[in-house]
Amino acid sequence: MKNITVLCGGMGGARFLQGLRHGIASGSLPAIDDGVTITAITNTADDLWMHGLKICPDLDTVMYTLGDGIDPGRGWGRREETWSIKEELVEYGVESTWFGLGDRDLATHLVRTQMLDAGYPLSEVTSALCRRWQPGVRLVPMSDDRIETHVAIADDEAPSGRRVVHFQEYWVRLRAEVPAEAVVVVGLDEATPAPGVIEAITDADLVILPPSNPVVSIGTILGVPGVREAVRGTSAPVVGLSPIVGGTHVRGMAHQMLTSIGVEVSAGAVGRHYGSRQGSGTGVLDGWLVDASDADQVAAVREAGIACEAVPLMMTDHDATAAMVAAAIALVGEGRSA
Ligand code: FO1
Repeated sequence: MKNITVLCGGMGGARFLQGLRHGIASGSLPAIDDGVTITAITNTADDLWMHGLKICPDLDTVMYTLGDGIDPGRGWGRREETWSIKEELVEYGVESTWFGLGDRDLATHLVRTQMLDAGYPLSEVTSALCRRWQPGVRLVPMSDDRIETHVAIADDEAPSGRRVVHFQEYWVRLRAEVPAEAVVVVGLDEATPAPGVIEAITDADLVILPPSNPVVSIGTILGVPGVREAVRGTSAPVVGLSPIVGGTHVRGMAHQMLTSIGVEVSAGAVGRHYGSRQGSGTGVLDGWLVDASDADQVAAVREAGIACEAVPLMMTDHDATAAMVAAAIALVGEGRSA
């Protein structure tokens, strides 16, 4: 297996990639060649402009995590961070003070914004930043176009009874504590996949959907025009791992996001939401792993035309994650399907 493509969001995707890389290095994934190319097609719909700077939380979380620059406690932003600029902005009363931009992290946003202003597409900016961080995977944004997830929430002062906030305000300022009445991904339908995205899917020997958010991370990647069709059409097996364990998300806000699109918050329901690649629908999966605690949902997933097994799915350490990868490969087989 020489080319593995992973569609991923931020923290869950980064942790999964760490385990995948560890499994290959430690020899516990013999089906994967040492010289394998891992392409991480990463969600950019969490991105936002703030203080005139382009911030890419999921790309940065993967880049910092795999480049060992991440703050291990928070799971986002830089280790050994300081907050002088944020404190100064608070003194000036400049919004948005609810979003934590550290001094080291701001350097990334300054370099990125400078390069974007010079006309470089986001994919080339990301490659340039990775020359410093050496993440050990090919980090590719899902699109070079501007795409932003916004969330509609109840607001009884608004004439419509609702207002829309940027995803980061919903997640960071509101802590996802109010129901998401609708999720709108601005710019998605007009976007095009970044260079290399379609090829990474069609030329893969294995495509993995890790336990990232199925709505606002993997859902948005699949929503970029052409991507879902490429996943449905690739000769590589496509396997997913449930982000829902025991009826709720492990971290993040998958529970709220799934509820907002009317999908039951269960491992089986998410697998069926992604759908089977068999037949003429829009499904993308050949196989789906659920956690051992959700073994009672395996039969229903199989009935939906998706191979399914129940295995431990908590990424408690890199070996546990590597074992999940081994189970995913065992489930859908190796290399190109007929
Ligand atoms: N998450 C928080 O909970 N609080 C923050 O203040 C915050 C700031 C932040 C800054 C840069 C960045 O790359 C990520 C940041 N995050 C923060 C995490 C971010 O909301 C998540 O990584 C994803 O966007 C959600 O999946």
